[in-house]
Amino acid sequence: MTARPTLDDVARIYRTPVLDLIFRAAEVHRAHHDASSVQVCVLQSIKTGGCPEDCGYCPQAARYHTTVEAEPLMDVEAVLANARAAKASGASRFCMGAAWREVKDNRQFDRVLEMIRGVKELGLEACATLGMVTESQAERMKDAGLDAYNHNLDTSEEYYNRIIQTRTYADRLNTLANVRKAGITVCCGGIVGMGESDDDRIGLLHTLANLPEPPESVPINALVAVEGTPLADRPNVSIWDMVRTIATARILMPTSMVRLSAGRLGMTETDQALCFLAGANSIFAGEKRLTTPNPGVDRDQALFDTLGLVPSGQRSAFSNQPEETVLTQ
Ligand code: SAM
Ligand code: DTB
Ligand code: SF4
Repeated sequence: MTARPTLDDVARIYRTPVLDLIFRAAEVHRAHHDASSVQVCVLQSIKTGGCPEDCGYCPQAARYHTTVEAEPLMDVEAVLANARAAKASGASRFCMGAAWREVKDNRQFDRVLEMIRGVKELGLEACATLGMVTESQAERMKDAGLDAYNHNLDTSEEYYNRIIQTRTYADRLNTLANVRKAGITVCCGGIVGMGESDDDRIGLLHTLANLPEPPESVPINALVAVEGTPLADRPNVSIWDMVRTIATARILMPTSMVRLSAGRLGMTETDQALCFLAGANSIFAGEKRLTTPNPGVDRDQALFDTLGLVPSGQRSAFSNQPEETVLTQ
C-alpha cells in the first residue's frame, strides 16, 4: 500500500473477505519482514495506579474501584534488575510504563531518564509510555538514549470521547508530534473490543497510516475487561475483529512492527497463530503486562516452537530472508 490511503481505501481493505485479507496481509508481511521472526518486548510498570485520567478501559485510573493498588515510582536499580532478567529471557525491547497523565519536569522524570540510560547500557532497545510529553521532554528522553515512545490513539476520533474525557484526540496527536520531532520512533495503536464499530477501527487505522510518518510500531490490544472499570462487562472481542485490524494495519503499514499486545490470555494458540499469519510480528512477553496477567515465558516459547517462530536476534532454520537481511535488522 502506498502512502496516504483514503478512508475508502482502508474500508475496502478491512472489509475484504477474511481469508483473502489474511492471504494478502501474509504476502505483504513476507515481502517486508522475516516472517519467522517475532520481536519480544517486556513491559515493566515503573509506576502503577492512582492515575488522574478517566480512560474507560484502564484499571489504573484512580477513580475506578479495581484491585490495583497505587505504588510509587520504582527505584532505578529494581527496574534495571528486571531489565537484565528480561534480556536473559530473550527479550530485545524493554518498555517502561507509568500511570501518569503527563510527564512533569521533576526528580521523578530525572529518575526515569536514568532508567532509560541503564536499559540502553544493557544493550536492549528502550521504550517508554508515560502519558503526554512536551517537545523538550522528548528531547531529554532522546538524549538519554530512548528508542521508542508508546502513546496510543486507542480508537477513532469519533468514538474517542465515549472512552476518555480528560484529554482530547488532539492532545494525543500533539504528543506524537513532539516525540517525532525529537527523533524518537513512534509506537502508536489502539484497542479492539471497547464496543466500537468496524468504521471506528477503520477510522483509527486511517489516522495511523496518515500520520506525517506512520508509526514504526503499531500495538493492537484486545480489551482486557477489568472489574471496576466502565468497560468491565464487555464480552471478549471476536478473533475476526482482531485479525481484520491486524491484517489491515500490516497492509497499510508494511514496514512497521505490528504488535499483538494486551489480551493474549483470552486467545487460544490458534487465534494467536491467525494473528501472526495476518502480519503481527511482535508481542509483549512476561507473566504480567502492566497490571493484568499475560501468558508466561514458557508458554510463549512453546507457542513459538509449535509455529516455528523465533525471537528476533536469534536465527531460524526456516527463515524466508537472506542471512544478511536478518543480521542487519
Ligand atoms: N499512562 C500512559 C498512557 O495512557 O499513555 C501509559 C500507560 S497506558 C496503560 C498504555 C496503553 O495501554 C493505553 O493507551 C491502552 O491502549 C492500553 N491499555 C490500558 N488498559 C488496557 C486494557 N484493560 N485492555 C487493553 N489495553 C489497555
Ligand atoms: C500498549 O499498547 N499496550 C501495553 C503498552 N502499550 C503499554 C499495555 C497493555 C495494558 C493492559 C492492561 C494492564 O495490564 O494494565
Ligand atoms: Fe492513566 Fe494511562 Fe490508564 Fe489512561 S491509560 S488511566 S492515562 S494509566
